[in-house]
Amino acid sequence: MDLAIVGLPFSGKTTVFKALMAGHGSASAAGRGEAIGSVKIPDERLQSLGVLVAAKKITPIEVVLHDLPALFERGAAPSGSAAEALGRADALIHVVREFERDDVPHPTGTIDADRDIGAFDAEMLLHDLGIIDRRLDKLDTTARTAKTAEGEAAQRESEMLKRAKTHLDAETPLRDVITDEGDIKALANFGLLTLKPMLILVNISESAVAERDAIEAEFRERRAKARTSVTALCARLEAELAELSPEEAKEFRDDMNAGEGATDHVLEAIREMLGLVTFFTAGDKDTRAWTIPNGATVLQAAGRIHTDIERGFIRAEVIAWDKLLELGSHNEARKAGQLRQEGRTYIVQEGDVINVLFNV
Ligand SMILES: Nc1nc2c(ncn2[C@@H]2O[C@H](COP(=O)(O)OP(=O)(O)O)[C@@H](O)[C@H]2O)c(=O)[nH]1
Ligand SMILES: [Mg+2]
Repeated sequence: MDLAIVGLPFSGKTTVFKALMAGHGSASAAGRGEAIGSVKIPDERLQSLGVLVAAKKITPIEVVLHDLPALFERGAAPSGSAAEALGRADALIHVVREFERDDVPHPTGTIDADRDIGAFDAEMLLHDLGIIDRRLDKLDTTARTAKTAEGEAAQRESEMLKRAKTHLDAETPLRDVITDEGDIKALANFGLLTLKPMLILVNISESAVAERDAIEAEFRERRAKARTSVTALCARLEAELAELSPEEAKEFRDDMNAGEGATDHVLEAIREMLGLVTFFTAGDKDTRAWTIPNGATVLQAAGRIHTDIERGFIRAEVIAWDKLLELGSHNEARKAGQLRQEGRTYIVQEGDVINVLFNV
């Protein structure tokens, strides 16, 4: 999973990157103002399962974050590795400035998060329109000059793109209107930014951390949609506290009424935004969290673990993670008749612990 951190200059993108990376990940510079880092998504369910089976190793889900240089400056299209990372990203984290700070000038002079979200959304819309127009031009030529089959395919693609263009012309981001999995797949390779799921991250002031939940709720009410999530964080505070010892950090948090787990909360929001289902394998060598698309079968889950396991699939033993914790072990669960035997078409549920029996 690749996520690109985007937003206006000085909204706090790099600070968010640092805050999320602290304690959870490792970063590397990718040059030209771009940084890449991989972050482990904390998951208490996974930790408890690891303890239960005395796992030697616990492997959480990881996502890759891209901190990109300023985009769309003076209307310029993204280029080079930033453009590539942006096009490939599975989702966007849109950082928006809500923090007050005199020594960091706002590009437009005042703090207005809603205006900024709109402004950056408009840039992304224009970017997508550019992609679609260029592609339509090409398809037009193909449709006129190619053989029938190819011409018909070009015609179909062209109709799909024209539908997308209608939405963009009406200033509607594609993520809000294109929700059919098939349509999303068909458009996936064009690198359309407004089609990607987006997490709006409201970057709040140090002085507002005590009201974090309320600010988040307020933005969520106005901004959250099916594929747009919302969260709030004081990025600078979190980035700075992450450099202190846990004791010192706790003292600061108490003083500021800051509460704990703000970055974990953002990482949770990322997981939600991706719309993925998490399942677990509880091995004593490695207890691990995995993700699959919502609605995927246990056979697909087996394929996530290993293609051999998918190929040799016999059946799967499945139990909900909390049921397993309650019963204490797979053996106890089996005795209690709670370890379900599922065939290949079973739809994996959030939090399932899965043991695939296979034969290769
Ligand atoms: N007070 C305050 N300053 C912040 C916060 N987040 C970022 N900044 C400051 O804003 C400036 C721009 O942040 P940066 O992360 O470099 O923004 P970018 O251009 O979006 O990458 C830096 O001086 C940060 O220290 C915040 O939550 N509170
Ligand atoms: Mg930056």
